[in-house]
Amino acid sequence: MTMAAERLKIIFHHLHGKHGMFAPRPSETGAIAEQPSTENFKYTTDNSLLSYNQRTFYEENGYLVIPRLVEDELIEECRQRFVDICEGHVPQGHMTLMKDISLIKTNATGQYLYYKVQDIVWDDVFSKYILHPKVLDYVECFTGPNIKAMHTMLINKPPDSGKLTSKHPLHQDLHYFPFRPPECIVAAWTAMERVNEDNGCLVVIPGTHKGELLTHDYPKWDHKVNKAFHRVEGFADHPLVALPMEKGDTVFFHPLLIHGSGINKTKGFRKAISCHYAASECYYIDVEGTTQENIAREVQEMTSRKGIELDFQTVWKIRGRMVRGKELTL
Ligand SMILES: O=C(O)CCC(=O)C(=O)O
Repeated sequence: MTMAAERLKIIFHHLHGKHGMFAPRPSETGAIAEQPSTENFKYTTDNSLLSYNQRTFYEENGYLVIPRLVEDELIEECRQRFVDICEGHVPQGHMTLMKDISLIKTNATGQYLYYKVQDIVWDDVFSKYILHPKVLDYVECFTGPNIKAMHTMLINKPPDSGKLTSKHPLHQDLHYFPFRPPECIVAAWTAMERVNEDNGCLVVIPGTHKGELLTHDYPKWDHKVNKAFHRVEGFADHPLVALPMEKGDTVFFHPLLIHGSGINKTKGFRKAISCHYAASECYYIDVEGTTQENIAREVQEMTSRKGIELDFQTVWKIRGRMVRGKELTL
C-alpha cells in the first residue's frame, strides 16, 4: 500500500470505526439529508467545529483523532526544549523530570534517561502547545468555553529494555484526578512523530468511557513499572484498538476511557505531548474511602519527599492554569 493510501485508511478508521459502525451519510445513499438530532449527546457540547459524525464517534467510542492539528515547527521546538531541559541547558524550574525504571541503573544521561517531563504548563515553549488556539477550539467541544489546563507532560517512551518495561498499563486517567464531573474533562495527546505498534502507540478500549471509575493498582507483573503506572484490573485479555498516528495528529479522549500504550520495539525514543483540560466549572472531591486513596497517598508521599506537605486536592489546585474563558470553581 502506498503511504497516501495507508494514511487514508488510518483517517477512515479513526472517523468511521474499525468495524464500520456508522451508516453511510444521506448524501452517499442519495437520500434527502435530515438534520440529525444531538439531543441525547452527553459527551460533546453543541459547537460548529465537529461534524455530526465526529460527535457521534466520540459519544460512542470516547475518543476522536484530529489529523495534522499541530504544526511540525512547534513540535520540533518542543522536542528541542525537552532535550535542553534534560541536558541542563535550560533550567528545570518547577517542572518534574521522571527517570525511566529501566534506565535508572544504567549509564544513561539526559534525554536518554528520562521518560517524562511534567508540569510544563508555565514553560515558555511547551505552553505554546497547551495554549494552542486550534487545540483549545477542539477542547471547547468537550469542556465548554471555560477551560483550565490541569495535567501537562511530554512523554519520551524509551526503547524497551527487553522486559516489557516500556509498556504503559491499561488505565483510566480519572483515577489520578480529584475533580469531577468526568464529562467536563478531556485529554489532548499529540504524536510528535509517526506512532504505531512498533514504537508503542496508544491503545484504547472503545466505549469504556460510558462506565464507572474502576479500581487501579500496580500490575502484578514480574518486572517493575514506572512510578504511578497503575493498572485497571480485569482487562488483561480484552481486545484493544491501536491508534496509529502521524506527527501532529491529536487524539482527544475522555478520562474514563481505558487506554495505555504498547511496548517500544524500536531503538528510538517515542515522543508525545499531552494536556488534560477541564471545564473551570468542575469541582473537587474528597477521595478518602474511595478507590483513589492509593494514588492520593502516593502523590502526597512524592511531594513530601520534595519537602512540601500538601494534600491531594491542593497538589491539583496549584498545577492548573486557566487557558480560556472565566475562572470558576476548579
Ligand atoms: O504516551 C503514552 O505512552 C501513554 C500516556 C498515557 O496513557 C498517560 O500518561 O495517561
